[in-house]
Amino acid sequence: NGTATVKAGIPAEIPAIAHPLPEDPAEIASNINYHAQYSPHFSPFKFEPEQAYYATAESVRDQLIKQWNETYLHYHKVNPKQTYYLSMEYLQGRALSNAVGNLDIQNAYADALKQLGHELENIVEQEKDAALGNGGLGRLASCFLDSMATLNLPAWGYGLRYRYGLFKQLITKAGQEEIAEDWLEKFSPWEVVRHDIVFPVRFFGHVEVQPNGSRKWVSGEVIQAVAYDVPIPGYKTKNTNSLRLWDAKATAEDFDLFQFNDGQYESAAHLHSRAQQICAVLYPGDATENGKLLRLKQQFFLCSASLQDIISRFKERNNGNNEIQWSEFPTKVAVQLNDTHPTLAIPELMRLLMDVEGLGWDEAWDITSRTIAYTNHTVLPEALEKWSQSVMWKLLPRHMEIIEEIDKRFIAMILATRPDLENKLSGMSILDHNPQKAVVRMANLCVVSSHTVNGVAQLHSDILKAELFSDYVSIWPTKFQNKTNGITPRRWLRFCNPELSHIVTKWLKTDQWVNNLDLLVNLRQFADNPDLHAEWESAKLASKQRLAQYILHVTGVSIDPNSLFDIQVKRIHEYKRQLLNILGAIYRYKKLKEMSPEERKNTTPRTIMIGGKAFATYTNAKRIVKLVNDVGAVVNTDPEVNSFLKVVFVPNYNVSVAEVLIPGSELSQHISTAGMEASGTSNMKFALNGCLIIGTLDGANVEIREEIGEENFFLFGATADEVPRLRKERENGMFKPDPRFEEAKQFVTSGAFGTYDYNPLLDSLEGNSGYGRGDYFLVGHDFPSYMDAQARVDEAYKDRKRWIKMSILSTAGSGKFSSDRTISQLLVRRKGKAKVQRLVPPPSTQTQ
Ligand code: B1H
Repeated sequence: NGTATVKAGIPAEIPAIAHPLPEDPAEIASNINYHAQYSPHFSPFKFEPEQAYYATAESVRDQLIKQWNETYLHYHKVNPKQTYYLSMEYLQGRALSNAVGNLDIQNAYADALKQLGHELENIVEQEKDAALGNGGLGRLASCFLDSMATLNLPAWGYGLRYRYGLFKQLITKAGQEEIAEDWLEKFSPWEVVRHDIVFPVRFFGHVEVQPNGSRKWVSGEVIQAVAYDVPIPGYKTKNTNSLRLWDAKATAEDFDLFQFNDGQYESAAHLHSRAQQICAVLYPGDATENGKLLRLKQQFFLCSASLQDIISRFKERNNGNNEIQWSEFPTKVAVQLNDTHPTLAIPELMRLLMDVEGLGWDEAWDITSRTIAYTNHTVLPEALEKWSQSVMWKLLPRHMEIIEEIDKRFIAMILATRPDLENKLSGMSILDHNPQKAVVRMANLCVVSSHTVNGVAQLHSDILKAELFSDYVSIWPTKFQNKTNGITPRRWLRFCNPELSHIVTKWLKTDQWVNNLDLLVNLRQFADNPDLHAEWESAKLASKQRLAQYILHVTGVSIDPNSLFDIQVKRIHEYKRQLLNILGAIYRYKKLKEMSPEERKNTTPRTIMIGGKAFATYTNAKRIVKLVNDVGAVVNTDPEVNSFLKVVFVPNYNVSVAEVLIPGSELSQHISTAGMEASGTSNMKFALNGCLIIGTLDGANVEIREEIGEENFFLFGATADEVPRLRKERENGMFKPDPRFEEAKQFVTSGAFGTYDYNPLLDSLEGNSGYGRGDYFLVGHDFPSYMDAQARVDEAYKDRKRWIKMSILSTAGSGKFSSDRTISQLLVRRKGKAKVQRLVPPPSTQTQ
């Protein structure tokens, strides 16, 4: 009956599904046809790739919905502890290829589409990426959803249904231009609107004291949050979780028919247009006060709707004798905050428990702090959120009362129990009490209110303990933990690189590595095997050819699959140092020009690809994009050297572009200033696909190098503990630049790459100290060791045997970086905390 327990505390498997997944291509083809004819989206009789995509997606969705509903019912009966991941960002990428892969119905669907005159490969490319995020933080959330579903954990994601996700990047003569990306232009076949799941979310208004002394937040503006659910299938399991995205709307009562009939059309629908603003775009510009307010509204909208939903589900599942046992809440609910963006979940949970459910402060606080956990993703000062207290009082008056009270109690606790910390209190308190500043420090609120705080790589977690949160560590020594990031092996190897996956499965004699990535270590014994080498090299070549075709298609530049493919793709940011990469390329170009034709023949031909989006208002990042494009325009058309060097800017980098780039890569650059990249996750994806890394000792690079062996990693640059001293030296004028660095910069100023004024960009590498100036990111310091490491790369690439062995060992050493591991450390093995109950054993043990 689905509720019998197998082992104490571990509920039984999801009941057998009445409708098994279809295997017969003819039956599938007729189902696809059915959707093409009966779904009212397009004119009938059209069956171009676009219509074929939507019909196929709807057919796959039918399969998912059966599993999805059964999963929900099962959790509902068994009532396990459920995890909720709150995130302002998800970078889901394409869903169709992932769904047929996870359901293991890829071949059947490919055959069915063949019968209908289409290739699955082409059809999946019709889908627009769901890009409801910026970069690593959003993609991590999506990898976690895949792992949670695959590990059969009852776990949902909550986010916002942005109308326009991350902008589409166009490269023109002026550099980057942004245009709105309309991922919902037609519709998304992957979302199901739940008209019955609607919660009111209030903004502004004021607090009233009730006759019984309790407080109530009233008036202001109330917007409705409507649930849109996206199914999250696990790999080869029936378990199908949800990503619940909230959309904002106003009601018919909010529409002033009288005003409308009076010709006042805009004011008649005032609240409707206010509602539309909330989910209009991901990260509205926050340079203006209006922009800041809108962003805060978005954050609160996510938190309030999600917590109302979580509480209503808890009540529904736990009212056995019509009395809610609130103390049970933390044993049934875990809320994980993806950075500080959803911090308002803390005061909102307190408010709902006290003002709506009638609990007292102590009980509400106990529940809240046992429920909430916080992941920090950055130590960059500009990304540590601080909200103006006056804006918060205006938008969320009741929450500010609660935050003030939390702050007051925290300060009192310190004064009573830790007088030695009194002089640290000005930095530790939640409210900045300096009237000049008057902000709420969201990270401090998270640290004080969460049961666990984690960093995303060992080095980052160590820095959190030693620096950012050092003052708290002595109060709560076990609160601070490390959970090194991971990536899903399904999307990032099994599906995006079928050639290499096939080889791995063949040599390991099992495909169990797909959900037990540690098995990859068994490839090490074959690292010198010439047969494996031959297969490995031909798989890599096939991926490089596919990549070369893609580059030709999107840029018009033809690149040579026999050259070394060197890739850096990530958000453009000064700390990530794309500038170091391009200055290195410029120096390489200059030296090639100076060489004789004979000398050139001894060099290693390279194709340097750089891709990524710059935040629309980040001027220096946009200058870097322009420089890469300008360098490419010169180098790629220079007949003397362009068979030895190409420089390509890959436009509009996103998840599906990554799926083509990463398998075709041989070298990838992860070259941030040490201590600044919290983890990085593309480093893991590249290594998993047999790509070698040139990098600094930063973020997860440190652990990747440990796992794959230092001899297989091209290391350079200052270490995190040297950085403060080096910055001081730079300030004190004690820095002597390497002549190669000067030569590269002068080549740019000489006008070799056109007339654009690069001085403001190059100036950031000189001059006085200060964040973002005075070469704060130490490009000049690291340049010589970077160039030396690049020379080692060139040498290593000439020795094919050695290179392929290093490539095999990169894949073999990547087992640790599965997000399945991160998720089980984060949710299952959490020491001393109520364990999350699995619904069925993890897939790897299931089949053994
Ligand atoms: C990461 C962010 C981030 N850390 C503010 N912090 C944002 C901060 O628009 N905003 O306001 C958006 C994103 N993103 C990244 O998280 C880290 O830089 C990576 O090193 C890390 O791998 C990733 C996942 O943990």
